[in-house]
Amino acid sequence: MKSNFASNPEVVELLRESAGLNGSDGDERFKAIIHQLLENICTLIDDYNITPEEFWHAINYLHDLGGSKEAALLAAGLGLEHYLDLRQDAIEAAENRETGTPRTIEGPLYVAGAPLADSHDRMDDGSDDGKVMWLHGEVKGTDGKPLANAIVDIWHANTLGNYSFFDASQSDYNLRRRIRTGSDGRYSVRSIVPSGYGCPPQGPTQQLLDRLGRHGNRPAHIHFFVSAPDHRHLTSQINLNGDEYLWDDFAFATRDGLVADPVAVTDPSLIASRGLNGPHTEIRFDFTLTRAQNAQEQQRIIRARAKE
Ligand code: MBD
Ligand code: FE
Repeated sequence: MKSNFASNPEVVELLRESAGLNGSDGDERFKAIIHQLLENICTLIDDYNITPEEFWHAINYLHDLGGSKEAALLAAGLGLEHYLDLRQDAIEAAENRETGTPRTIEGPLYVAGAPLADSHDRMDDGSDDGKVMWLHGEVKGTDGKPLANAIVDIWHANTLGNYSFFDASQSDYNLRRRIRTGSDGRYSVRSIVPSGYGCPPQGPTQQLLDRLGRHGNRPAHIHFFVSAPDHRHLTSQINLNGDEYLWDDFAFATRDGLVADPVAVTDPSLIASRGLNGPHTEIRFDFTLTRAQNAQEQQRIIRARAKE
């Protein structure tokens, strides 16, 4: 039964006091946010008649979530990270800003400081016998002209769906590289075709998803930060066509315009021109960056990241 205990005058005063609203110290906006959060929690307790046992279960869940460093994973799985993208898109549309390659979520597995190379590099350390992938494309402005000195920061999983650094069995920066474009705006990498990702089965994120009747899988995908002088930083990913989870991504990252087709290459002269010894998978993906309106837009969003 729904009660309305949270609107009882004693509770109203309690929440004002606990959010610091009765004092003049502290940050006004932060106090207002915490106050509304507390009101929402108290109303939720009323609306669902949440028991003390359930409340402490939830508190313990937060301990587990933080202890296993899965808060960012849960934010992705609950669609909140995608919500930020949808909201940013709407803000830009309302401002009639030019559009380029769509943004999509960063996810929790970026590591700063990957090796930087001009135009081309190999991303895999040779220890994973996955299919060879030749990933390449062009970085352009909205006028279609190539952008020189763009940095394409690429990261992806191995054939087990694991990312180096978070998976201690991989070498440092395996499957993580930054490529700087030349005057042709082009980047290319040799790597291995990644597999999809699944949430740690025993972790708190998957535990919560289980209770929602949801899976915790992502399609095979490749992450990118793309930046260039005077252009807006882009956080995006491509998701690989043909994957069973392509449009059933637990993190809601797949978007129109971000699906890439893996193509089988068998032409001997093309194989030889790439210095490869046999058939491989080619993925081509071009990026269009929009102009930055201020210096801040050229930077990625500030948030805690590994090695930063
Ligand atoms: C990933 O690889 C990922 O990209 C996201 C968004 C969440 C979990 C794992
Ligand atoms: Fe990922």
